[in-house]
Amino acid sequence: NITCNKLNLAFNYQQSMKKDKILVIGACGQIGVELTLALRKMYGEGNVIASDLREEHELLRGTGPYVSLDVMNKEMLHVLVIRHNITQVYLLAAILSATGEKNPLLAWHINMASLLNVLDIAKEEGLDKVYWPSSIAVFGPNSPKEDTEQHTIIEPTTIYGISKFAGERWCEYYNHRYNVDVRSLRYPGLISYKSAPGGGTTDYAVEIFHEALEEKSYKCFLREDTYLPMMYMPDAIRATIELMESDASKISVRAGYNLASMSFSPKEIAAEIKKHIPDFTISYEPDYRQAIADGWPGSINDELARKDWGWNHEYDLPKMVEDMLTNLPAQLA
Ligand code: NAD
Ligand code: AKB
Repeated sequence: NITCNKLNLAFNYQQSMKKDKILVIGACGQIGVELTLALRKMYGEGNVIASDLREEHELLRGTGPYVSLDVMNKEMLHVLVIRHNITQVYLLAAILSATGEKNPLLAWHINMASLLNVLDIAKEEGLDKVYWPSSIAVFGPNSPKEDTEQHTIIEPTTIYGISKFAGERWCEYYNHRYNVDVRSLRYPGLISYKSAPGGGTTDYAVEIFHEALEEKSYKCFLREDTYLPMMYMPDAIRATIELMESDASKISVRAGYNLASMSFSPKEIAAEIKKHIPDFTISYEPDYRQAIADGWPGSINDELARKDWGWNHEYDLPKMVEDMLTNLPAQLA
């Protein structure tokens, strides 16, 4: 028994000495800024390297190491991973749905090559974990519209959705073929006040707050009755970290877990904002993004995430709107 205890102590000591070193790719985007800050709090600022094509986001400045990186350059990425003894990669660089429809081949190229570069280096270097987000965009017009389940008809019609679906298959392949511990969530549209969204169809649900505070009116590019699954950023960051911290034995889905918290239409979020800003008005002028939204589910069934690793959301529509309107004015000042 004494020998066993000594061995256990030695093992625990070794484990505690093993340093997690994290690389966040696409750290200056809507999710990247907040995820990087959250990871730095958990792992220590020096252990989370932020990287992006863009110049360092102002909220990241002075909070930890930053490197300029084009994830399409596999050699550079590989050198970075080796030089910094990276053990985990969070890959957030991507072209989102609305921008993707303007240049489908570019979106396909970037979304696929970035993921394959990361997965392959993870395999080569034996990285501990990889995180790569999928999206509700994997679903298409033939998927059930409400309470859309994890495993159902998946026939995306946007290039973004096609790239996310293909990416999910690659994640599963690298997991079962090469044992790469890759984890993924199908995020709904994300709402945040710290960093701006980057070319998605759900971006209206962020724009509306900026316009409500600055102009007291908003012209929405979706119809008033367009229901989409959405989530407040603090919930999305917590879900990401909880998934990544879960014991591997609890992860039954490598392709991308359905994840949900709230669903609403432009009319409903406008009504909720009006409770705080009574003279706010909204008008509607649907554009090409309406067709994208029409192909996506109105609500998502995420019971598998709840069952496997204990996911539970905190924010509903009223709580999110109140928090946005409390915190956004300071960011705009
Ligand atoms: P974003 O567009 O705000 O940020 C992406 C970041 O990647 C940008 O800072 C961009 O400069 C960077 N980037 C682009 N090309 C790069 C390259 N070649 N090399 C390095 N960096 C590059 O996107 P986001 O909203 O933060 O989304 C992050 C991930 O989450 C994406 O995979 C996206 O598909 C997924 N997702 C986002 C949402 C959402 O509502 N924000 C919903 C579902 C899924
Ligand atoms: C988009 O609208 O493209 C993203 C998403 C839901 O993936 N926000």
